[in-house]
Amino acid sequence: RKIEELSMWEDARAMIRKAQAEGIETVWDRLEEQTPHCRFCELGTTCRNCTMGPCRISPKKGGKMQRGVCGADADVVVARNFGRFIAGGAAGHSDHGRDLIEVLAGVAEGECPDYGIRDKAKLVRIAEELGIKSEGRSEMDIAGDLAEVLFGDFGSRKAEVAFLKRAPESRRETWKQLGMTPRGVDREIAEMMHRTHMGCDNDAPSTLIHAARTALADGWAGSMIGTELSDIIFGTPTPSESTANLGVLKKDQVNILVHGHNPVVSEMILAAARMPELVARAKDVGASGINVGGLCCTGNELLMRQGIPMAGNHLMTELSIVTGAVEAVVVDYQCIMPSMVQISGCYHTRFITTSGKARFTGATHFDIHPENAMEKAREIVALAVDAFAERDASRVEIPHEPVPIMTGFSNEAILAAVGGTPDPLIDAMKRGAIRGVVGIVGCNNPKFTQDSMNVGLAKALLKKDILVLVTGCVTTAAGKAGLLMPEGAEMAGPGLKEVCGALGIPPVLHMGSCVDNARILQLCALLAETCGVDISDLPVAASSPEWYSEKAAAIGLYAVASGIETHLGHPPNILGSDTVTHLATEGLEDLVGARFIIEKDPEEAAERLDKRITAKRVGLGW
Ligand code: BF8
Repeated sequence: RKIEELSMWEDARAMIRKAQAEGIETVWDRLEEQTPHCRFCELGTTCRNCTMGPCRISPKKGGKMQRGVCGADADVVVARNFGRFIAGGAAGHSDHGRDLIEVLAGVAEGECPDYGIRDKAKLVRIAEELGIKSEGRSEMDIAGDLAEVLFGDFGSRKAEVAFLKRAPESRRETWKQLGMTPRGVDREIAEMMHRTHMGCDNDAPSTLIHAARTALADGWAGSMIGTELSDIIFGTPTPSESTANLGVLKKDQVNILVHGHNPVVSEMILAAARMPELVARAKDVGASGINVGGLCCTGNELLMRQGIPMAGNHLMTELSIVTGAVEAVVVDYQCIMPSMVQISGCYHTRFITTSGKARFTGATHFDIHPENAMEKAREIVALAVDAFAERDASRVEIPHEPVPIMTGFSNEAILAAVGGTPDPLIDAMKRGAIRGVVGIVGCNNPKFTQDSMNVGLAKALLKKDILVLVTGCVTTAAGKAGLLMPEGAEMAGPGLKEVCGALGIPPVLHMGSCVDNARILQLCALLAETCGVDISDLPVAASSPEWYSEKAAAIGLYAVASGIETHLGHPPNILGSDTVTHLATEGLEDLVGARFIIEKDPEEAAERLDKRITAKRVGLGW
């Protein structure tokens, strides 16, 4: 493919050219080597769950290989594979959430001196919401109790996870009727592994219902806990301004990029980088300071709360190193390409891992625990500073000027912006100034021209007076396209433009990282409750145009199971089963009031989402 087909951005294209000139392999080169992919795997009809196989089910109906050695047909194999895919995604988000409970418990017990409670009001509010008394009690006692209650969400004791009470009664009833009510995060994930062992759940719809339950445990527990506790520990985001694209790297400074997901690590790196003694050390080696930039979701976490600049999203991660201007990439877990170790090795860049759960051969490892976080963060920043002396100026190329972006739209911030209650937002929706709301979330995937779908869909929806919410890797895409600034409202339809102008907000609101999609769930639940309807009655939808990960699939499934129609730019590996494909794209509508739309053209996707929104508006009499 031509470079123009790999990414829509000039900063990416410049770095792809540089990588090619320097003989550095990137994700696009490896995709080409891997193409064409195994057709059976694409269809989801390969099974490696036991050693009587591995098996493949032929797509040719009526011929040979219609069943695996155990007798499983295409429906069973596809459902089992998809179920495990969802379990992987739910595990990723939820284990991240659990890490935050451990920090909160450590803070309460006085064992994590580097962390604290930055949003005390939210601690009390959430504790009260979950039935924990706060009056006359110390913050640490309340925090300890909150941690205990939330640890309970991971086990198997309860009938349902704690935050499920946020969902409208009618939705909870639907889940109950379908056997979809998530009980405990670990329980649903373990049960998914059990069900998909040979000889268990051999009925595709049954496996898919449990996949939805597992995804709901992610959305309404694992991810929601991650979001709420991050706010309590590190502060609830409020609107602020920052910048985005590779131009945020500074020629004369020590550049440290934080990559991964959990703010437990990146917050400490940022705090260490701001310490006077380390800034002085940077000056000693000839730099004018220390610049911390963000990649992917941990970048989003720090962008939302601390306003750090965003260097890029998923497909910019390798390319950021190719600038030759990065002293260290500090990672925790998830979405970190192992190739970054090799690319770092082509420069002076230190690739530093921090989690025992995510070790990379060839990386420098600092085991960060809540108890030693700041001490280790200081050592890491010192290492990065010292690497500056090895930077080869002749190989440095920082493309493009950074663009301004606005961030920090937590639900608390959105409600504050519209006067404290959801009513003004609902009024704007009723009168059609905002015709609907779509959350565009998720990733980059080298199979798409980077960000072309993410940006194309956002722009098409804005024109239809549909407010767009973004998280995860779509954030940087929207930011680079100028959609995260109030001036971006010029690209919106007249109604949305008027609302944005009156409030001074962008037409695309940045709500955080991927676990923060839980904020969107909560907002939908709040709007539904206020209107006295179910989530599936609202003129809202979701989309993950360029998704790639198990986590993104889990998000899509919990959105649909929560009643939010969800568009995907390409299908998961389920097309080998008519039953599973039909259930995902049609049948779920009858069960949960929403379904998946698969569409690769952004304009067409916008049309289809708009159709749903229009129908819901009619249904509500708006
Ligand atoms: O959790 S959007 S590429 S970084 S999976 Fe990964 Fe996708 Fe980016 Fe964050 Ni989410």
